[in-house]
Amino acid sequence: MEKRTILTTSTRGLLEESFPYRLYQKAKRLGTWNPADIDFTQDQKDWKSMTAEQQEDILRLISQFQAGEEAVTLDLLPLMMAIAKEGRLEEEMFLTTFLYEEAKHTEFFRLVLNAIGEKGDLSHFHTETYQKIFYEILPTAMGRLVTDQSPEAIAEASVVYNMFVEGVLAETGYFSFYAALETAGIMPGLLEGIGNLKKDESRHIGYGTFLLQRLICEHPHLFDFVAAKMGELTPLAIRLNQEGIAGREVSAFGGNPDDVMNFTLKQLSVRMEILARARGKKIEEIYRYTDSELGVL
Ligand code: MN3
Ligand code: FE
Repeated sequence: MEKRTILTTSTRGLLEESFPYRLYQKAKRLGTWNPADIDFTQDQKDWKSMTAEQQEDILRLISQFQAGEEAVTLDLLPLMMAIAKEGRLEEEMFLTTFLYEEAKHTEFFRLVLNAIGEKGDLSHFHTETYQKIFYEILPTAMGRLVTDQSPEAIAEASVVYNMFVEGVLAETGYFSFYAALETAGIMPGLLEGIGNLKKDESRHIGYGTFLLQRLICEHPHLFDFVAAKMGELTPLAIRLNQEGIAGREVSAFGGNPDDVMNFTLKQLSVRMEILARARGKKIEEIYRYTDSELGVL
């Protein structure tokens, strides 16, 4: 066992101006919404008035989110452990809010399903590509951290979890929810929750971006590694979209499926553009990032 170093009673104290500590403060203010307080009365009525195809499209999205939130809740812990082991106190303090929020997201989608009276097995919505990502790639990358806390392993975990699952797939999912429900003016409870989720996720993705930039700054060779990982994951995001569209030219809500695909492709390139900014930066500059520089809402 290494000798313990206590930070908060040392002259270092807490890095109150650092990005992760500021993110922690923001999470305490904004991450406190309660899924159980959301009123789904109108959603119940709207659900009954939707066509079978519309219900199917929304149910696919909800079931993929529900399982996704459950997966990220279950899989985050090894990252927290790796960060704690390195004594990165401010980052761990933020991560306590991160895990709590994922638990609330898991609760939220189950409340939506309960409200619309959906009690059946929804796993048929978990297509081959979906299963590859959420049943295999994500738990493997996160679980690896239990025994391997190398910078490469942490970078891989963060690429899969923060950049790909949160930064590309979840962001695309919000886009699809808004495109369907906001335009149709239905399911206000579901949309209220999605609005909260989106803000929570912006902090999670912001942290992941900070973490990867910090790692790239400390170990410059990791930039190519991260870019290659994103490249490997890209076809999966495209296939997942195609499976949802299932060859249709219009969605059940009249939207153009190409808009969703274009949104995904844009997210994939935006994530890498932001990470590329770490190259040539000093570590102090990365700790000084403002919320808006890392896309935190
Ligand atoms: Mn979430
Ligand atoms: Fe998240």
